[in-house]
Amino acid sequence: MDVLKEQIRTGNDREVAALVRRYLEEGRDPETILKQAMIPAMDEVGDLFQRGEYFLPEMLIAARAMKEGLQVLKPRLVQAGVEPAGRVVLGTVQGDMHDIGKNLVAMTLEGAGFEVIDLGIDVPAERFVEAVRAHRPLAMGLSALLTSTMLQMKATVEALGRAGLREGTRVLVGGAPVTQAFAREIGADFYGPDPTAGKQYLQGLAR
Ligand code: B1M
Repeated sequence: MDVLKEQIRTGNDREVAALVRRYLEEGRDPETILKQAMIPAMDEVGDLFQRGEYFLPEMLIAARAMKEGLQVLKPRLVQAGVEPAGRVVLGTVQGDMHDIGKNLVAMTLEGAGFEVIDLGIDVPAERFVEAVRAHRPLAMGLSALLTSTMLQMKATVEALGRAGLREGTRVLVGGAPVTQAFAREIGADFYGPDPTAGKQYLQGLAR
């Protein structure tokens, strides 16, 4: 399993998919592969990024390798009835086309065993509300990269409140212009300066 961890950490996507396939053929338990190798590898990547030892390219490459491995593993996890750590509705708010950070958040959460309902970019408040109503997630995650569109986060939190869904849904916000103070001001529950912080917050909720 250490080999798989190392290959994810260094972003060797082909080798990751091949190793997962081989472990499954050898009869190893899919949940063990996920929880003892793959998730810890991504935790390590998140820690390295937070400490400034990994930069964006290394993190993206590792996340891509994780995704390849997950694709092989997913059908077997479903077969084995492994429950996701929790469900998260995620998107970039209306008017905003930036999705690199949001995609990293999605990959990080999936890497930690969360089910991510990714609504994409330029997502109007009403679509977030509809998705929350339909999927009843643990949390709604909003990303914004523009000082103009970050105001749309407030509108989205308010729309959730008007729909009567605010109480059962934690709101996580992030993106370059977003701050802790802004998150508090708009009534969000948590500001994630990076994907790992967001993941750790959600893991705390799911426990
Ligand atoms: Co745009 N852009 N852009 N852009 N762009 C910025 C953001 C800008 C700062 C550049 C600049 O002027 N210096 C500026 C914003 C200025 C401002 O608002 N104050 C800007 C502008 C002005 C624009 C346009 C208006 C340009 C124009 O057309 N005149 C236009 C707007 C389009 C629109 O959205 N309506 C525009 C367009 C684009 C591209 C399409 C060309 C492209 C986006 C491609 C894409 O995303 N697929 C683009 C890019 C690439 C950038 C820069 C260069 C890089 C953004 C990025 O991906 N960063 C950016 C300048 C810069 O940041 N240096 C810029 C990497 C990414 C990983 O970081 O998203 O912050 P970030 O995510 C971080 C954290 O914030 C956190 O995790 C990530 C990893 O740590 N995080 C979360 C993010 N979301 C989170 C959610 C969470 C938790 C954590 O929980 C839910």
